[in-house]
Amino acid sequence: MSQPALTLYLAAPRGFCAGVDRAIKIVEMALDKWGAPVFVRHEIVHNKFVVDGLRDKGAVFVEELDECPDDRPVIFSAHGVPKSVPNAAKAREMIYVDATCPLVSKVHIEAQRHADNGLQMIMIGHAGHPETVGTMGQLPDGEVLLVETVEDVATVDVRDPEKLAFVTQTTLSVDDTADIVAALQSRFPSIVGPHKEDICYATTNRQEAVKAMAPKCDAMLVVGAPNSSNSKRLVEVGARAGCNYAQLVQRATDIDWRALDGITSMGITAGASAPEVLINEVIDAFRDRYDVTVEMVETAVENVEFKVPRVLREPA
Ligand code: 10D
Ligand code: SF4
Repeated sequence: MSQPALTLYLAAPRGFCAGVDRAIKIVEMALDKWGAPVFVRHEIVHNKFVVDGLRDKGAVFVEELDECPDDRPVIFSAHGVPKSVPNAAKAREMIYVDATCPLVSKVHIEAQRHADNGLQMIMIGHAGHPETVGTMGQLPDGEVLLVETVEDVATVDVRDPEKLAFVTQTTLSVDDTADIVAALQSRFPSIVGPHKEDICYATTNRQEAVKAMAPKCDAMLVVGAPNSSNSKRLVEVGARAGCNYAQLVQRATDIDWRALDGITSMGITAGASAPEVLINEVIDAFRDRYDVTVEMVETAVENVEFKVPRVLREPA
């Protein structure tokens, strides 16, 4: 029996960004250098497949530094950590490697610089997300005010409306953040923003590709984890850009085939922490059921690469 025809649009860029690539390499190189176990504070990136693979090689994932012994190396996840974490590791004379993405570290430095210039910081981000906790934790407790929505802007209680600056999480919705920034600028006209956007190139590019792809698709899947902020934003962007069915899937087994009944076009993308092997697994699942024609929707070409820290480039 012949299979139904399906045009499968593939967003580009999709999947791994330079910060994720670097963070995973850091864990692998640390295992090569120091042997197992190497401890990792928080999921190195928000992907179960990646974490399980590294665990199989000898990485031990914990949520807090207290759970690590003094005499084994520890790696901090790509999302960044509050200043108290490396300080505690130093006090315990631990070997630690910081896998914070350089683009997150850039935001940390920015927050510190504004505070040094006497400005009170506002962070646009999601409460409790490790990146938000890490960025807010660059300054003493209570110094950074969190704003999650346009509505929050109306109630945020600042020290001096003339002495304010803002930073953002790197993985937010570009459009929602523009609205929040506009509300901040309207209430606090002298608020200082980042030199260049804090939302990173990878987040921006993946959202742009989804915007171009979504209107062509009867349905769209984003390969990514439920705790991955940037992946969840891609689902929202897809739905808003006109795709009636946009869903997050971790793997091919998560696909709800009944919901896809009758489609003739499908869009696929992946969050910055989703490996290409899982994207291929999802594409193969469609090939098993449909006569698939793949079309790329490419809106940018990426060539960003970040070096791993020197300690891992030096011989043991
Ligand atoms: O939740 P998220 O989007 O911040 O993190 P994920 O690990 O899914 O992707 C990589 C992004 C990082 C490390 C934050 F910049
Ligand atoms: Fe870095 Fe952006 Fe990737 Fe986050 S999503 S790890 S900020 S490149």
